[in-house]
Amino acid sequence: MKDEIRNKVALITGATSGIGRATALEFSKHGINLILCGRRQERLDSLKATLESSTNVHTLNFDVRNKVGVLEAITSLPESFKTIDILINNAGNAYGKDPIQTGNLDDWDAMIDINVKGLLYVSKAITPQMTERQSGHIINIGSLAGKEVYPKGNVYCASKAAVLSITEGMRIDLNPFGIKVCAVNPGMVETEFSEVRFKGDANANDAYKGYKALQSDDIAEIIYFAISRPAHVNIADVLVLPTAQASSTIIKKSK
Ligand code: NDP
Ligand code: 8X3
Repeated sequence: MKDEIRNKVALITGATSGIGRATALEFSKHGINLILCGRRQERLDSLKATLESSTNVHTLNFDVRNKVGVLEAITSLPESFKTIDILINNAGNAYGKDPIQTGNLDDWDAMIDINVKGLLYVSKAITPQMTERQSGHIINIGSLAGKEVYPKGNVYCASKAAVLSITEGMRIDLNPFGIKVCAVNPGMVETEFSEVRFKGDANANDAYKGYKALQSDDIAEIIYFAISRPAHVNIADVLVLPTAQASSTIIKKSK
């Protein structure tokens, strides 16, 4: 298996932080060539510098909301990175945590545009080469929030429920082409997610206090496990929670 994985090309969206960054680090250990995507070029440059001694790295700076920009970025790839074997649709965030009646329209737009439409634009730019080659592996990062709605989660939960439906739709439509499609759905992972959601609020990271949240590495290892199974095995759907978390709203915290 190791030799099959080595030298494959993986494109990871949201590689500048959290789960995407950890996945890039994990993949680099196995010699997977990496296309690292995100909007913060300085972070892409610094991750590239860190990983370059282990594998080949190319960076792409684009906003997943910009459908023309997405297509141009993928089209611009140099020959050695053009054939994408593994797509990790990870870019995404929550914006705000408000009841539906006072929700912020810009937050709603951001979540639908990034988590749902962005994932679709990136997939649309890459899937045709996979169907043509009749091979490929797509991993969409969903969430526990896509399986279970929680108070004030409304639009974020809807965006992740959409990721689940899109994943299932992809698996059906891409079945004739032998393409693997998987959703990895984490519970609470300690990343910059809460800082973004609560817009830099000083208490944003309280979400991870009083228990041991999942770490980005935990998810990256699961993603690597999924992509390193034999050709006949597709890990289709994974729900992974911190041991302290039983559901979106039930978390055992120390006093
Ligand atoms: P982070 O905030 O740490 O990382 C989010 C990543 O998404 C960044 O690299 C960011 O890059 C990228 N991103 C955000 N918006 C855009 C955009 N418009 N265009 C391109 N890239 C974008 O959060 P996580 O690592 O936690 O989140 C990764 C995924 O995991 C998300 O889909 C999230 O919904 C999901 N998830 C997270 C959980 C958690 O508890 N943390 C639990 C379940 C799922 P940049 O800003 O440089 O563009
Ligand atoms: C991120 C986890 O519970 O904040 O998907 O929605 S949660």
